[in-house]
Amino acid sequence: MPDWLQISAEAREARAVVALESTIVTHGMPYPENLETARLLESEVRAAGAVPATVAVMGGAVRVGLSAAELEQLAAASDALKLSRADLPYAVASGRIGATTVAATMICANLAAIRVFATGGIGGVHRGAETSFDISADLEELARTPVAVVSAGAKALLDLPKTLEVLETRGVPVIGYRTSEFPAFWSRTSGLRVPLRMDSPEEIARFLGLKWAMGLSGGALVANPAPEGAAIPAPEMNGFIDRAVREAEARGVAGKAVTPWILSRLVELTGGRSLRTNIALARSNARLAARIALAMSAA
Ligand code: PSU
Ligand code: MN
Repeated sequence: MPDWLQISAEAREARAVVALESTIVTHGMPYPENLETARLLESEVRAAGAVPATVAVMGGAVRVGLSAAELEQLAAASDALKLSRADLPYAVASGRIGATTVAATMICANLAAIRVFATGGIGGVHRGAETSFDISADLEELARTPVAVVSAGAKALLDLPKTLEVLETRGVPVIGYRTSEFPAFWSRTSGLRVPLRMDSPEEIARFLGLKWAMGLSGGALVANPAPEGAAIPAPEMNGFIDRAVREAEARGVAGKAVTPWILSRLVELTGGRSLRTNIALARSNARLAARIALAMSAA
């Protein structure tokens, strides 16, 4: 292994491994809920019988699988870089702490031959992208890198119809897990149909095995609706989202700062409810990802 890549011993040895991202920890949630969530995601994966590997850049290396102390250090870091494909090597070279987004986590998972990864929601086409050109590098990565991303869809602060269009154009399979509708992160419904529907982890594992056996490069997006008890109905959530998006625009929040700013504003506007939903859906995604990884290892 090169000295810039460190994979935990258990992740190297296990049959079923689930990668977990770290931007949700450093830029997606406040401290200390972020640390608690990072730990909960790892225990969900373990409880389902797989091994978790949280991905980050620390000490000049891509780290796949962190110790408990490292997870704490990451969650408490106030100066972590938010890394995507463009800047992943910069964090390694500079020795700074870097949190990996969906795009960067996919790249690192692939380096470690991990095929399944769980997050909250992917980035996508931002509202107003026709003028801002703000389209998350997550979409391009899904088209390129052979890792299945288990999510609650794309974050509903985005333009979801355009996000689905880009995924279709780039040949990324979008799979609704036990739903025919594309979930909207905090809400189970979006009014948009999901292109593919599958109802078991085994079905998803078989689909992925076939896709890659056929030489179809790139990843897949599994969209798992937020748990019933924790989801916020779309009509209720949309008002908060519209307001937060407008405020971000008025303040000139741009680039990498947009998603973290809106997420934290939504926690304020919903009195903490959106954070509880985010934690619940991420846990549910970690569980499903573990079941898919196990089904893939059994095939
Ligand atoms: N899921 C969450 N919270 C988050 C993210 C995902 O529940 O904060 C992060 C992911 O790392 C994703 C990123 O890649 O938000 C999207 O950022 P952008 O829109 O700047 O590409
Ligand atoms: Mn962006």
